[in-house]
Amino acid sequence: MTDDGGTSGAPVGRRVVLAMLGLGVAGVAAGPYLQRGVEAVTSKDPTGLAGLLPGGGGFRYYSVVSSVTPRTAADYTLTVDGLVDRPASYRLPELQALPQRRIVRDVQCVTGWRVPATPFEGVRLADLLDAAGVRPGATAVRFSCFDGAYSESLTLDQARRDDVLVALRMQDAPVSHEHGGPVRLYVAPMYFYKSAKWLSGITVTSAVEPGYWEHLGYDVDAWVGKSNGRDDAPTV
Ligand SMILES: Nc1nc2c(c(=O)[nH]1)N[C@H]1C(S)=C(S)[C@@H](COP(=O)(O)O)O[C@H]1N2
Ligand SMILES: [Mo]
Repeated sequence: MTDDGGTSGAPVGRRVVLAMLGLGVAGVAAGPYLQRGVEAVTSKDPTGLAGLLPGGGGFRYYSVVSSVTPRTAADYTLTVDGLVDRPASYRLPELQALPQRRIVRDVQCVTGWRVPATPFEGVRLADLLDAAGVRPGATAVRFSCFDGAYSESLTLDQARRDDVLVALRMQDAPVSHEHGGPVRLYVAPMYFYKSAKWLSGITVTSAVEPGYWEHLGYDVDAWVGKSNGRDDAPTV
């Protein structure tokens, strides 16, 4: 009997795995609500089989909306505005032409999953803020997303850290649409919910404005290991 995936002979375990792989593929194609569902399955999955689902090495694909229209280099723009002297907008090649920084840390979602040693690469947010010329009185930065729903924010001090990137690459490849490409935020020292996907706007403001999940109870200062009451600091 060959293991050909036919109607007879395949062990039950294999059929279960194949069924779950099918679910995972559907989840990637159909969007986040299903992936949320997959994550719920994972946490209740005593066999660990759910860990075999496609998801890019342990990542879960999250979105608070059911679908996001992809943007490419042809139609992507990042605006920098608010309390700045020189509002700007960048096309993808312009971002790619700026100095890039690569950071490799663990990714930690506040719901418990962690992906070790994940490379991100992009422009320091600090460089974009310097280029725009932050005005006196500004204390914070708000991020908006072309999914039309998600938002995040950082204090200006947090935003100027060396480990906060406007990321163009993730896992040594361009940030995929599912992971929030072509450009997402990457806030290395904080829970991954701070790393806004599908980044479209950076607005310098006079006060921190709590983001999407923060309205629902997550900490605004989302330091891994210090906030939300759990998790060790990620290994560097
Ligand atoms: N625009 C947007 N950004 C987002 C989210 C989202 O739903 N929408 N989810 C956040 C959360 S809770 C996590 S854990 C990560 C997930 O990133 P991934 O889908 O690349 O794994 O994105 C963060 N950024
Ligand atoms: Mo998350």
